[in-house]
Amino acid sequence: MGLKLYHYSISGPSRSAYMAIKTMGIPVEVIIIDLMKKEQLQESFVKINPQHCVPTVDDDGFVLWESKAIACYLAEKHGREDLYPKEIKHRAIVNQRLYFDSATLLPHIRAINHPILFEGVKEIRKPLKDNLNVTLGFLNQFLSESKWVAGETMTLADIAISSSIATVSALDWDFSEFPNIQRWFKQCEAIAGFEENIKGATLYGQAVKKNLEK
Ligand SMILES: N[C@@H](CCC(=O)N[C@@H](CS)C(=O)NCC(=O)O)C(=O)O
Repeated sequence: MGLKLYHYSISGPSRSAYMAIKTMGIPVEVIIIDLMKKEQLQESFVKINPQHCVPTVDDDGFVLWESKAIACYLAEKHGREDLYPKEIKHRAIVNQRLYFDSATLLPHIRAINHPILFEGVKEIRKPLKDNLNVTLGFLNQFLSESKWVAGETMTLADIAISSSIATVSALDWDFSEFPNIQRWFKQCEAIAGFEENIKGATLYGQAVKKNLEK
């Protein structure tokens, strides 16, 4: 029994759940769901998660998916107020950054990568590149005000956003206009499981880059 994580390191959200679990030091059985082989559609997995996505956790029979919901649940369960503050305004800022990742940053990253991975597109289109750079500009601005994305200490928001930035970085993105992101991303190397984050993002980046016109 204990905690099981259904995981695939190419997935940014899955990497972020993995890092959250490692940061909290929770013993975990990691079960790889190979999305390239469509293992998420196996009957046994769909039974656990009808939405068939990673990350998914099974915590002694309690099944949960959505990377941020997983991280928040585990932080609450394990009393990790440092990662998910109880003070309501601090928590609100952490939540705002988590939603920023889900609703703004990740969709702009996906808008670039999905057509290249799945629709035969062979370039990073300029409007999509510009959109992502505008979003990175917002993140750079948040980071001009604090050491970490939601204050002076590391929280779940840093873990989530560092998985998205690892994906962007693996596309050899030009971060020269975003010095605060560069400084912060270097700090993120201290996050437990960050090596797995970089490994998975690199595989993702390679898959995208091999489809680009040389
Ligand atoms: N918002 C979700 C995203 C989960 C998601 O889209 N996972 C993708 C990989 S990045 C997946 O498992 N796709 C396979 C499928 O939906 O069949 C989260 O943060 O966990």
